[in-house]
This record gives sequence, structure tokens and C-alpha cells, in this order.
Amino acid sequence: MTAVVGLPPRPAEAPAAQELRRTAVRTLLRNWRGRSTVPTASLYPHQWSWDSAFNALGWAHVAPRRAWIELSGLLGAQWADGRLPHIVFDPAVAEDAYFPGAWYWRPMPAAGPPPGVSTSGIVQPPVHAAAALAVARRNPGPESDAALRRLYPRLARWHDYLWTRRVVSQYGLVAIVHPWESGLDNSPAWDAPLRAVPAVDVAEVAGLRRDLRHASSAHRPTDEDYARYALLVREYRDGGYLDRLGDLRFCVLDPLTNAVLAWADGALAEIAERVGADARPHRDRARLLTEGIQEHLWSPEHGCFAARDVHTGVLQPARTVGGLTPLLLPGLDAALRDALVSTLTGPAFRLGGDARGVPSYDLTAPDLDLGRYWRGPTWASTNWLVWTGLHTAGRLDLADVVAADMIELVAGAGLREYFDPITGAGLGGADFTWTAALLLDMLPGHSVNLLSEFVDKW
Ligand code: 9WN
Repeated sequence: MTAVVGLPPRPAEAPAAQELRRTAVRTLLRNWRGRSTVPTASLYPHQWSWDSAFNALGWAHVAPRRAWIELSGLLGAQWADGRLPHIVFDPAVAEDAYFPGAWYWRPMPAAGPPPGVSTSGIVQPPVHAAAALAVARRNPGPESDAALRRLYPRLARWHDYLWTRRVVSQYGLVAIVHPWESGLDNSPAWDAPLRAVPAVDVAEVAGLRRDLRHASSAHRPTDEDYARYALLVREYRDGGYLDRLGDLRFCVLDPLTNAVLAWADGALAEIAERVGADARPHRDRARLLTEGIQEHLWSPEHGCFAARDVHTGVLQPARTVGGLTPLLLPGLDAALRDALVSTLTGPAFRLGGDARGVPSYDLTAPDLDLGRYWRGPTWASTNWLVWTGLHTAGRLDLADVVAADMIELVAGAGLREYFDPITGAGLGGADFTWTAALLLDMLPGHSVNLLSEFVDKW
């Protein structure tokens, strides 16, 4: 090996940060299942779609080959119609370990998953192209080049699915058809559209739930909402997963899904250039979506973007972290970007004030619930999106606050699924993979040598 002369030695990392890094790597290793990483062993024992994209960002720091295996495995479960399912079930896990398990999503249509692969039928936010590009940028070389060449056609078909089957032409935006598709499953942004879904078979569905065996009922959705989630699954399934948007009870334009798609279309354009494909259609889509988001989802009264119910046309009055994620868009109007930053640092989210990280919901809202799933707590996934968006917006000062807060939360409570933004208490599942992965991405510096001590484990 040639010695590199003239570079100053890397400054030694503080022992506390080193310990956090070690803990994060241990969690990734513990949750690795050979071809993917489970979000957390007991509560979520399968592969989740947007989790896998975030997990790949963590693996990119530790063992890039695993990042590619994780993304390739997920894209390998792509349906014939192009959709990327939100769960890929692990056949080695007991059928009743998670609800709704593989059996609940069947029968699968002819345009469903590849033979022998068991999946759900809904989707999650399309972070994947952006994650693939980030993994390649962090690990330049032939392995990443080959992975991008292999994955590009699948990523492009995934975006095509959203752009054809899910687009609501009146708005030029894509719709989600289940709250779980947003990734912010229990957000107050879905309360009104979800109220239109009857809560039937509440006791029966409550009996099937498995989440309450692993997390407190005070931190999870109610039985009534679970009954609504289950009915939406059954109706979509019984309609052959056909995306007849007008007939589906839940049909919402989510700012996070649309912002992530526009951002990922930008990433797909760069991947296309790298693999010698045409980047223009992806760039055009990114621009069109950015325009649609600004035109149809901006809520001046809330100083952030909001969800619009396609059936009623109503813009939902909830200020949520999802409404801040258009910070990711390089083409965002400067006045709207400044307004988002004011909202982020103002009383609703209090970044840099007494809140830790960016809470999932407005801290001034009367129905704020600091402990309950997506109705107040701080999550690593959405904080990472805002952190990335603040870099795009040129607000590195605030991006550093987000990273420092996440580090502080994890140092105090461990690698939990979510955190109380005021007390810092850890909530939901423990040893959470995306918390570990995104912490590795947000920790300043990059201490490769430290990670080498784990090398024999992969
Ligand atoms: C339903 C795995 C997933 C995340 C979601 C989060 C939660 C599932 C559940 O866990 O959702 O998909 O059973 O509650 O809300 O964002 O991808 O970590």
C-alpha cells in the first residue's frame, strides 16, 4: 500500500462518540438476517421497504456490500406491476409473529411478487433511489457502479408505478391509499380521512394484533384505528390491488411521499447519467412534482406543507414533520423554504429550543401526545430527512442541531424506535436498526479504523 503523505492525522474521536458508534454497529450486526436487516427483532421481524433504504445508509459506513444486498433483496421482491411492497416477509419467521402477516395480504394478483416471494401489497415512501446514490457516492468504485447498473431499471420501474398508477391528474401528485404507506402511520394528518373508514370487527382485529406484546398500548395506535387499517387492507386486497383510486376509501396526497419522490427522481436522474441512460424524464418529473407540491400542498396558515384528502379536497389542518420534508427539494421556492425554517425553529417544533430533534407533530396542538407513535415523538427517519433537507437549504447550522439532538437522545435512552422530544425518554421498540444506521450517518467524522474491529463478523 502506498503511504499517503501530507494528510494530517484524523483527529481522535471522543470516547463517548466511539462508544455510540460501536453500539450502533452492534445493533446493525445483531439485526442482520443474511439478506436484509429487520427493523427490530420482536416488533417488526421482517424486511420493511423504507427501513431498508435507511438501513443501507448505515451499512454504507460499515460494510457497503451489505447495503447493496439489502437494496437488491428489496428490489428483488418488486411486483410485476412495478410496485415495491412495504414488507417482504421472512418465511423463517412464524406466520403469527406480526399482524397483518403474509396470509392477510393474500391472494396476490397475477401482477404481484415474483414466485416464492411473500409480500404485503401496499408501498412506503420511495427513499430507495436516493439511498442507492448515497451508498455509491460514499463507496466509489466498480462494485457500486455495477450495483447501480443492476438496480437502475428496477428503481425506474418503481417510480413509473407511482407515476402511472398513483398519480391524481387533477393535482399532478401521487396518492397514498393506506396510512401505513406514509411511513408516519398514526399521524394526526390522517385522522379526518381515516374517520371516513368504519371501525368494524374491532375485537377480532384487536385479538390479532401482535404489536402490544412488544410495546406499550399508550405508545401505539388504538384498537379502533387498527380495525380501520385492517379493513383498508382487506378492501384493497379484495379489489386485486388495482389502484382504482376513486373507489378506495383512503386516498390522500401526502407531502412527505411526494417530496421524497421528487427528491428521489433527482437522484434517479444522476444514477441514469452514471449508467448511460436518459436522465431527462427523471429531471422533468422532479420539477413537475416540486411545482405540484408548492401549488397544492402549501398551507400558508400553518407555515408548512400539509396533506390533502383527494375525496373531500380538504387540506388537513395538522402541522407534522412530513410537512417540513419538502426542504429536501433543491427547486423549492426561497420564500417557502424560509417559511419552513421559521416553522421548524418556531413554537410548533422548537428546533434549537427545549425540544430534542424534530418532533413528529406540532408541540402546540391540543391533541399532541408526546408518547404515542407519530403523534408527537421524535424519530430518527424523519429527523434524517429534515437534516438532509437543511443541508440542501444551506442551513448547516440547523442541520448540526438536528444531528447533535439525535446523538444526545441516543446517548441518553439507547437506540430506541422513537423518543419523547421533551423528556428524552426512549419509546417503542429497542435496538432499532434505522436509529443505528442513521446515527452512523449523522455522527460527525467517519472512523473506519474503529469499525474494523467488527470485520470478522461479516
Ligand atoms: C407498519 C418498520 C415500520 C416503519 C413505519 C412505522 C412502523 C408498521 C407497524 O414500523 O409501521 O408498516 O406495524 O406499525 O410506522 O414507518 O417502516 O420500522
